[in-house]
Amino acid sequence: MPDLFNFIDTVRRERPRDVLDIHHTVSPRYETAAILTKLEQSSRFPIVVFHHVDRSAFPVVSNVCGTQSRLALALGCSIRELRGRYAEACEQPIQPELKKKGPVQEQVFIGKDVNLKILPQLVYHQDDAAQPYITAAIIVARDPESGKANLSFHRLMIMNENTTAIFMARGKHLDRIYRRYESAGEPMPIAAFIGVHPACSLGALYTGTSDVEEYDIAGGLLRSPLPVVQCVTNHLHVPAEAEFVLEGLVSPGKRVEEGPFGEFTGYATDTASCPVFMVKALTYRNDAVFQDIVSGLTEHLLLPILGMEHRLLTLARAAVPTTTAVKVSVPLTVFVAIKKQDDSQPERIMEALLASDIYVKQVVVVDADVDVSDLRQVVTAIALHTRPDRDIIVKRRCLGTALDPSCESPDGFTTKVGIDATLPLNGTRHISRNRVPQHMLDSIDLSELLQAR
Ligand SMILES: Cc1cc2nc3c(=O)[nH]c(=O)nc-3n(C[C@H](O)[C@H](O)[C@H](O)COP(=O)(O)O)c2cc1C
Ligand SMILES: [Mn+2]
Repeated sequence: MPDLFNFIDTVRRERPRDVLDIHHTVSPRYETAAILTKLEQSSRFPIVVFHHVDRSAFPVVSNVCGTQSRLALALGCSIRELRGRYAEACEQPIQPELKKKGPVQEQVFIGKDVNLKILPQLVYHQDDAAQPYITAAIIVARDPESGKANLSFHRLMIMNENTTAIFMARGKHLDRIYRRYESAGEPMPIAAFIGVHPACSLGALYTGTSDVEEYDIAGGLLRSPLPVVQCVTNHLHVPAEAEFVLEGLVSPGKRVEEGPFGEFTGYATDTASCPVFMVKALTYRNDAVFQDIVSGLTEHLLLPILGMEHRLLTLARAAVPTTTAVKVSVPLTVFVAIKKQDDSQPERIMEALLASDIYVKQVVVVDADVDVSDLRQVVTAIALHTRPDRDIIVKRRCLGTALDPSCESPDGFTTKVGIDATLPLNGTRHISRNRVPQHMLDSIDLSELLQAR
């Protein structure tokens, strides 16, 4: 069954060292975040199960999707095959299967019985708001015009027993859906589910057009329909085997102060006014575990990359069919490698990608012989191939993200940049890279040389 618990069990079985169980009681205020941060600082990325978290009956599991090799294990493929599997899921999406009941509704609390304070009250960074956050919630909502369901992750700041703030980045699908409800004066029904198999998380992070339902991408990634059940207080569907579900409404016209909160950029956002999620029902499994993602650590950067790179590669290939690779390894930055056929191609890619996403602020285009997953090679190409007066385009007043500390307006408008780090096709200088002759390299047996020591 494609649920979180089974996935952790698989990891325990196949990679026992990839799960770290912590049995002593830890504090939800900074201590879970500190343990994950300290592990990461020593280049360790296990799933961490905190069996006892102070003031909550629920265990916390963090870093489930913290390495590419675990994502590959979750999808039953190798790391090299991950991108291909994502592309396959987008080409062959599979609709979810509606079940009559599911474990996520084993425990049901409605109305005044809802109490979000029973959940682990996790606080992460010293400059964050004093209130706890839920970081691994996937929100489902229905577009009132198209009727399509949308999934996306949104941080929830717990305000009291039955209210959270919800941060919805401008221009993304949930924000657009909310604006439609709000302009009609209607509340937006949503459900937030927490604790799912990695395929469901990766599917939720599909970043394409809104006519595609992310549930179908999750099914494509699983290669089988995701079982869903109907919420107990509205018509939305949630994964039958999620750990927790919060059902409720996002009120029109209502805002609260939210943040600061340390984000994936590695910086805290400012306090901003955010819509309010009124929770009408809380359901969970018997023996539920609470999934957590420590904001800003590797897991947070890794999770959205497959979906983003798939979309960006598709767009780059539409602009320049000889695009060979796309890499997002640094926040807000995309590296693209092309087999250039004419010198106008890099700019065509920059225009297409800079306009495509609020999280694309810099696009660097390199020649196909530069390895875009090697930061040093890319930065070297910028240093040695780019003539800044000729090869850089600057685009003002683009919709970016207010999570970018250089962005001065709270609406997220910023300046974006494209850097052409390809060599000119008919340059006047002869440029060649250092290469020791291959036949000489081939003739050398290193093991023999080293043995002779
Ligand atoms: C752990 C995590 C937390 C996220 N938190 C938020 C958030 O608080 N607000 C937001 O707008 N996007 C957040 N995102 C990004 C969106 O989920 C992502 O952009 C999504 O693909 C948007 O979906 P859409 O294409 O349907 O609009 C988060 C992503 C991850 C992986
Ligand atoms: Mn969407």
